[in-house]
Parts: sequence; C-alpha cells; structure tokens
Amino acid sequence: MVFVKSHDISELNQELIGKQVVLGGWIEDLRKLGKMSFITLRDISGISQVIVKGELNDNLGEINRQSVISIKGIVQETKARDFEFEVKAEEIEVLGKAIHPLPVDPIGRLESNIDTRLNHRALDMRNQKTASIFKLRHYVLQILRKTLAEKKFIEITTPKIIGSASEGGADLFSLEYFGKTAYLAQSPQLYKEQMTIGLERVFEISNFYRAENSHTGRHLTEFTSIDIEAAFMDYNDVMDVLEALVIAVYKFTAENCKKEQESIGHTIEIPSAPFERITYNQCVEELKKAGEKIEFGDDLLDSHLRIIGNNHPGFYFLTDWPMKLKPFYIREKDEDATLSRSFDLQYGYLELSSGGTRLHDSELLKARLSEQGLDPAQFEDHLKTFDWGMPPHSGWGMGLDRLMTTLIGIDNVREVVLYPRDPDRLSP
Ligand code: AMO
Repeated sequence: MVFVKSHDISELNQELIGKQVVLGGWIEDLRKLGKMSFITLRDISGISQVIVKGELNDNLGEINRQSVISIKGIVQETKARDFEFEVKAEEIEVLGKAIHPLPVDPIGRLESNIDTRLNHRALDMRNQKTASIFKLRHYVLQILRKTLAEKKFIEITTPKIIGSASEGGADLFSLEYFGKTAYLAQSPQLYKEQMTIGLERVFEISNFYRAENSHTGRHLTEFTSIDIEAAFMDYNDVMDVLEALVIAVYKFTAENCKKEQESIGHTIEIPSAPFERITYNQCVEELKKAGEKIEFGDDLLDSHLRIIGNNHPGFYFLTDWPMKLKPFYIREKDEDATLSRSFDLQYGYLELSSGGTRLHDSELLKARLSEQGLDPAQFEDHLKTFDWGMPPHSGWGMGLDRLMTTLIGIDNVREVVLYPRDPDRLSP
C-alpha cells in the first residue's frame, strides 16, 4: 500500500515535469470518457488533474467520489484551464472508500442546511468554504498569540472544573465531583486577576461554559474566550490593547488570506482606528432622541443596541456603564461613584467583549459581593490573594467565535465553531 506522499499538490512545479511523484488526496470529480478517465484530486493544499489511460483505466472499476486514493505518476503540462499541471497515473490505490450517496455534498453543488452540515461536520470540512473558515480561525489564533506575546503578555491555562462560581450569577453548569458539587468555569476571571501578582500581564485562549438557555446566532453554551489581565494598566490602556489586536487580526487576514476570502465570498476590510468611544450616558441620550423610554441605570436591551448599532456601524467602545449594571469586580470612577471604569467593544449591535479596571482592595470587594447578593465566604480563596500585594489591574474577555463572525461577514457563531454546543445540540 502506497500512502506516503512525495509532494502536496501545491508543490507541483515546472521542475517536476517528467518526474515521478506520489500524491494523496480525495476524488472531487471522476469522469470516464471511453479509453481515458479524468480524476480531479484534491488535498489540503489544492487540486490537480490526474489522467488515467490504458490497462490502468480498463481496471479502474467503480470508485465513488470523495474516496481517498494515492496516485503514483508522472507530472506533465496540461491543456485544462483549471490546473497548472497534471499527473499521468502509473499506479492508483484506493485507501479509503466513500459510500454513495454521502449525507452532505462537500462540493456544495447541493446546498445543505446548517444542521445537516453540523451533523456531518467532518465531511463538511471538505467543502472549501467551510475549510477556509477554519483555516482563517487558525490564522486568527496565531496572530492573537503573536501580538499579545509582543505586548509582553504571558499565556496561561486556568482550571475549567472549579469549586465555586467565577462570575457569580446563575448560568453555571454543575457536575458531580467525587461526592461534591463542582462547576464548569464561566470565565477565567478570578484566576487571571490573581496571576497579575507574579506575572503582571497574562492572557488565556480557552473554552468556557454558560448554562444560558439562549437560542440566538450569538450564544453558545461552550464558547472560546480570549482573556487578558494586566497589572499597572487602566481600562483605557486595555481598550488600546484590544483595538490593536482587532486591527492586527483584520490586517493579517485581509492581506495574507486571499484564497480563503475568495472561497468564502467575502472581502475582509481593515477597520479604521481609533474606534469611536461612546459613553453609556451618550447612548441613553441617543436612545431618548430616537423616542425610546430609557433612564440612567437601565440595561441596554437588544432593541436599544440595534438602534445604537445603526447609528455607529462597525467597531466602537461603549464606556462608563453604571456601577449597578457591572459585576462585583469592576471599579468605580473617582469623579462619580455611580459610574464604572468599564467598557464593551461593540460591532454594530453585537457585543464582542467586555472589561474594565478592577477593584483591588479586599474590603471593598467583600462589600461589593454582599451588595450583589453573593456570599464573600464562597470567594475566600480569591479574596485572600488581595492581601498579598495585589497590583492595580485591568482586563477584558472577548468571544473569539463572535469576532470570527464579524471577520467573515456571517451572523451565526455555529458556522465558525467545529462542534457547537447549544441548548439543542450536544452531539456529535
Ligand atoms: P462577558 O460575560 O461579557 O465578560 O463575556 C465576554 C465575552 O464573551 C463572549 N460570550 C459569549 N459568546 C458566545 N456565547 C456565549 N454564551 C457567550 N457569553 C459570553 C461575548 C462577551 O462579550 N469576565 C468578563 C470579562 C472581563 O471583564 O475580563 C466576562 O466574562 O463576546
């Protein structure tokens, strides 16, 4: 059995003409024309035409499309429009048979709905549009790590099985843990804050869990979060970091991922910086002007964010939220204690990230926990670290899946997650 490739398809070049190669991939198309057959062979790097003649063609038999084969053959020039080179086959081996018909058509000639594609995700990955989305996600992760490392952030991995709520609130999954109750982490909030004690600047890119019974294009029960926490930074400084990261992601993919943009049918436009910074109070004024009944202290509903998003398309920061709308760890403004040093990064109506400057005094934190109906005793392990020389710090969390939807111009996070988890989907 020959299954070690000598080359990827994209490595075929002028110098290989007349030479023998071994290619491996799957059959995207197979046409039998009497004494000859034409195979369109695809691998991760590209497509090539394979010509099968003579005895090899007579003995070819039935091979279904999408089967995996290896081809030993000679590289030659081609007259076919869609290919640069072709390979005249000398040996063909079927390494993995595909059934016919397949549950989804990976060529995309027959469109399948998203549920059917997600139920057969591995096969959907042979669809070039889907593969391009996940290649882009890979490049985005690379550029995020590179940019954060350049800014002196150290990558950490915090536990996902925890003994008490990281964020407070009700959206926690619980599980039985050797006779105790454990929870799946909603975010790395407490751990990332603690790590500023010794590492100053940290980041994490991991999956987190929210037991939210939401059925929208932007909520999942398991999502990937990019989190940072930085000592000696204020919320304005971490907003600058966030803006630079978003620009780096857009710039890198816009300039280096042309093939992927073409497959997806979307051109990535680099947003202009700086992003607009609008305060919560300005938003309330805008909404009042638009005829909405809203007062200081009210949360911004989806309908409100649609109005604000229409007024401010693209990326913008929504800053200085009322303290009462923010989690216990967010710090107030010096000049007005009803306002917080906090922000959300928005893309139109869509919330991509939230963050802020943190409280770093354990007594104030305890008071805030109680104010919010949380039991400080549950947070003892966290609170004690604030007496060990805690630096002032700020940070944010951003949903990677949501960021990806803005990058490729679609409005369902399920398209950019391999095996999405939502209230209705727990498998495959
Ligand atoms: P927050 O709860 O706002 O903040 O979450 C931060 C970002 O994570 C993404 N996100 C989600 N994405 C998909 N499905 C979900 N169910 C989901 N929930 C959240 C969003 C959101 O903006 N600890 C704070 C961050 C911080 O202050 O550092 C936090 O978790 O894009």
